[in-house]
Amino acid sequence: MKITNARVIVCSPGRNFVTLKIETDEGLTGIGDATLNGRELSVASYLTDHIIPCLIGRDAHQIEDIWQYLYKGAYWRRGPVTMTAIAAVDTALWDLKAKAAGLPLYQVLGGKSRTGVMVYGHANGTDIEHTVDEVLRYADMGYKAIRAQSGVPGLDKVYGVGRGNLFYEPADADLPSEHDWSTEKYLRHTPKLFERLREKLGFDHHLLHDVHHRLTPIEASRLGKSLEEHQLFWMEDATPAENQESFRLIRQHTTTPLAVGEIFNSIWDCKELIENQLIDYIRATVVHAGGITHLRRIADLASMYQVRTGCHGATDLSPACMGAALHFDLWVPNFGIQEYMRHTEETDAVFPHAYTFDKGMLYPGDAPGHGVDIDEKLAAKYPYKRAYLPVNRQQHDGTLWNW
Ligand code: EZ4
Ligand code: CO
Repeated sequence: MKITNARVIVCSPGRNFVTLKIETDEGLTGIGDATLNGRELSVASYLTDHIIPCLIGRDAHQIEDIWQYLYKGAYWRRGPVTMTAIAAVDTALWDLKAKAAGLPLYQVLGGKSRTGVMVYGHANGTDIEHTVDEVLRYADMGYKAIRAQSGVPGLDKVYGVGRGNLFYEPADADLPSEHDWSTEKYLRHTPKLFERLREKLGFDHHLLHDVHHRLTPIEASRLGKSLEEHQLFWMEDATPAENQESFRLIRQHTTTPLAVGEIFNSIWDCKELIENQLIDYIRATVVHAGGITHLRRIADLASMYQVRTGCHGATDLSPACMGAALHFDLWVPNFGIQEYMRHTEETDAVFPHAYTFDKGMLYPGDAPGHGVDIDEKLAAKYPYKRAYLPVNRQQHDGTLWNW
């Protein structure tokens, strides 16, 4: 099965997505997500200008060799742009291999390890009572696991708090918008949110929370400790993870489970975190961590240390990533949970997909491949629109902080 052509499709049905489509001499096509929020066109160029010319004529079945060729062959290794571009190729090739076999992707990976994929949804509100209502609404919709984020009194804009229902889009402006931050205000507020949530919801649902890189290790330790009685499924991105050693301090102080890794792009970003058992869940995902080929390597390393997967699944990852991730999740032995933010109707229409939601679980479906396609005619109606993620500043003096 020779690769005859490959194309990059950039579209914006509600938000920007970059998609790679690979065509073969057997008439089969495969697609892969290449979306890197706020830096979309860099990946599009990396693919069009530097990768696609090297793909033409290659055997689409040689997934491992093509992965190594693109990784080692670039000389410049790793980094989000490179690894997202490689992921797009890898995802499209796995899609093709499974289609050529006439099997859903999970079968090619090794078959089902479970009946379905437990997901967590995003509930958020402007204050505690609003957030409680939203969490209860998610529980009514059948979710078994719910992430709760709330506005903080005295802060103008806070991560995770959206406008409207079921939809939170952080890339909210043509140039980066500015959020304000106060660690003290956030730390005073957050334990109260979870106290109230457990009061109203009980303990039959999993609750999760995303700190979104905003605390120092000792502050994160304090938060983790104060949340212990509320039994969170995890505390996510408690502190920035460039220095993997930072998590040791948090680990020494709290039994609240820790998750990190949505911005990781290779196994090297999580090697020490995993080998030293400093985390419980690794959040690396198909599109930003080198595709299924590389994510499988990360998951295998993690399994040796009882670290489970919890793949990133925000709306800036396209349905093509979600489809691939769900096949991966159904197979991977050390699965933990999958994040799931619903896409808009426009996005769902551009990416017809086989996966379905039922009672808090997602099912990838049994269509050959990863089960997600792109309607190119419809995609062409939504041209790229520049959009950035916000920046965050300390409220008291304007110091640029982690968003
Ligand atoms: O802010 O995907 O857990 N989910 C998240 C996301 C990220 C966005 C950034 O592009 O943290 O909402
Ligand atoms: Co997150």
